[in-house]
Amino acid sequence: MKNSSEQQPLDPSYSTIPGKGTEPAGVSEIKIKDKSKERMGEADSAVSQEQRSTTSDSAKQQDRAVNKSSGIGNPLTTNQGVKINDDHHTLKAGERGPSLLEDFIMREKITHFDHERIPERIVHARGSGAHGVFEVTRPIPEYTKAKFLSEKGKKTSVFVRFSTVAGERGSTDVPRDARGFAVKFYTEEGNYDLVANNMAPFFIHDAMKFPDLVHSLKPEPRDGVPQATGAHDTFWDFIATSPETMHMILWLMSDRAIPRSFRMMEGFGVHTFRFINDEGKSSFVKFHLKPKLGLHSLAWDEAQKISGKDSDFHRRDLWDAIASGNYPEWEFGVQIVPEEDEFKFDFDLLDPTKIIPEELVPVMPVGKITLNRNPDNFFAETEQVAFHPGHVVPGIDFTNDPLLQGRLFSYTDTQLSRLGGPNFHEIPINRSICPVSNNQRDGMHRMQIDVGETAHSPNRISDNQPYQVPESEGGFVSHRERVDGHKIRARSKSFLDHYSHAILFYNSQDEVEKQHIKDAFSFELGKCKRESVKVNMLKLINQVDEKLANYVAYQLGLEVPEEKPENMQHGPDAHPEEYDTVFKQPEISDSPALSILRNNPKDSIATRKYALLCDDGVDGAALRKMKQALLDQGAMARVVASHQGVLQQTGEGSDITVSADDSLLTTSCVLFDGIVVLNGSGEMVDSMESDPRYKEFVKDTYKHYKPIAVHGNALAFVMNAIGDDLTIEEGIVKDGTPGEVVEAFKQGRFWNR
Ligand code: HDE
Repeated sequence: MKNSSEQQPLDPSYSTIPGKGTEPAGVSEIKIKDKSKERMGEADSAVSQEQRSTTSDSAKQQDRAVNKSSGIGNPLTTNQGVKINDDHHTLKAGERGPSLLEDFIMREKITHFDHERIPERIVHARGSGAHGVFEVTRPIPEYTKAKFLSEKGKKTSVFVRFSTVAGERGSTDVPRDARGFAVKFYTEEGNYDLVANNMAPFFIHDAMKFPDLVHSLKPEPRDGVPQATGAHDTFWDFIATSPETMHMILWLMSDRAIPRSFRMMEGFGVHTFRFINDEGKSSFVKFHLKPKLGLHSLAWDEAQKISGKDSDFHRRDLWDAIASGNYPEWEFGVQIVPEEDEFKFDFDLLDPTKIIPEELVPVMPVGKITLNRNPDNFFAETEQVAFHPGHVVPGIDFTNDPLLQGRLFSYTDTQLSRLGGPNFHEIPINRSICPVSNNQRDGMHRMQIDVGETAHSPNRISDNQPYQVPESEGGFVSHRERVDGHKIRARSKSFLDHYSHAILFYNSQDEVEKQHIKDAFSFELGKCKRESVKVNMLKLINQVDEKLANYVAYQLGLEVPEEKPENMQHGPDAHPEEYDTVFKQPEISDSPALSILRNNPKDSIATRKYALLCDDGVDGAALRKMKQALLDQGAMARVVASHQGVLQQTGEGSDITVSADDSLLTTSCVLFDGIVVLNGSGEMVDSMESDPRYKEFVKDTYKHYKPIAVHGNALAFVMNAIGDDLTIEEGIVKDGTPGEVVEAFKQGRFWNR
């Protein structure tokens, strides 16, 4: 090895990293075709509709190839294909003269530029996506006739978009927030979208309240602050007057709201859906995605600092992992409830603020999702992808969950303004891999050239084509659920228990996690200005746990009020008893599956990122050995020093160059999972001690509960930086062998410090 940085699997810069994940599939295929056919439409003939509808993990990749163009080897042209001689200078009347209106080249370029942005998503605006594949591990034809779930080993292309909810498109990746986890399955029977979140319950019962929830969460109307956070008056005012939100609020105050990586969080379909099998039998189903790397979170102080140091933290992490071949994986699982058991539980399956505890109905793994390809173009794919819970295939159907029912309206509606018209299904990332034909016509940006004489049905002119499909041949038929009732604006009484699942969630956390929830409430409410908002929240928190309420009250300098929370969830003519909260204890007292720390795997450091902290004078041989040990475990390791580039070294083998990948200016300890402080010359330690940035690097790593390995004469500096207490042991590895360091790093965080 000539240079330690040559071993580095990742380049921190955002440029393309050589690796399997970045292989621009399709570009090479396009290159060998006639160049004149590269433009969209003409290239279509190269990949026939039949070829595109093959169901394999590459089906969507073939489909996308039709639209790809790298521009490499092509002449520069206008959008009309006219070759351009100079696109650096506007056409002018003389070198110092006025610009000429006739300059169609300049006008076209600027006009296109003027319209490059589209409206951002009203929620989930900030997102990152990747392509991948779903593979069935346990077929479930007994529950669903959906073909993509029918055979062991069957593969289906997917596109996944992760997102935050509240922030605008350019906001930080790491606010305290729920995360979207939307999966588009390009199945042979059409697209199926699982538009999930990383939290299992939702805030509200009824879609009608979603605009209120989101208005309260977004920056306040007068001043447009704060960005990407609920830590302000309007949000907590809404929550305090809506007790149904308490279960979700507990999740939001937990560490699930600050995931370490998209790759380390769960996904939940939230609503209860239906599976329908070949005999037409329905079962209820909840969807789960469980990350192979386990669940991991950040510390709150760390998350806030990351927002400043690298607000693309999650986007970069996902990209780098895929680019370096560390493909993230999730187990796709289902909880099945037979239709006969609909009323077996103490809560209503249609209530989206409740979960089915895994201890009552275990999650059955049915497949796995692997993300193995970064998008070729952020706008074309991640920005233009349009998900919709109503994109289902035969075998999957809806329930009457009133939140889900409202979502079924909202998602198409929002795309009309976001993507500019009704033809967004033709955008390559949204296009299904099976043929689409119907009598829908025209509209903005129509790509398909509909040939033939008819666009109506029934018709004799075209022999009634396209034809309706019998259920037995795959035509979608809605589940024949019997429905009978009065027209009424009301809430089901079975939804009025607002606290039992919040209590279950809180009681299932370990002590460290409970402390984080206490601190999160204290932070969020501490940011509110109005005392009335905080007092109302204390009343609500008190319904979940008295000690929690007392702790938060103390932090806010308030008392927990005696009165019960307000109930404002009804119209003026409702009888209050129709909305009275029902107080219940949870059906089970403990659900370990709800805790992160009680499920934290401690068996690997693969894909985690470590800093090797040193400076000129470092023991080069020790550095190389440690770095190699970390790389051998699949981790990422970067040398951090006071400057980038070649470092002077001491010790054996100093003719082999050692370089710093990052300087203390270009990185921060919050971007790493742990650090190794290396042995070196006396001068090296002196220079580290005299530079406060080194001290802060070590101190914050310690403060954020992350492991620190320290060697040789750097020990005194490290112990001094973390508190001048040489007895501190928790997560500090002193003069450990590379093997011992790796073992300590496997622990992840040392939350008990
Ligand atoms: Fe969404 N939601 N939502 N939502 N949602 C959108 O659709 C909406 C809800 C979720 O990466 C929007 O295309 C309503 C629950 C994700 O593109 C919009 C209600 C869950 C994403 C919309 C909900 C979600 C969205 C904005 C209450 C978890 C991002 C842009 C009835 C299961 C998808 C868009 C992506 C996006 C409406 C509630 C998840 C406005 C009305 C519950 C992951 O249509």
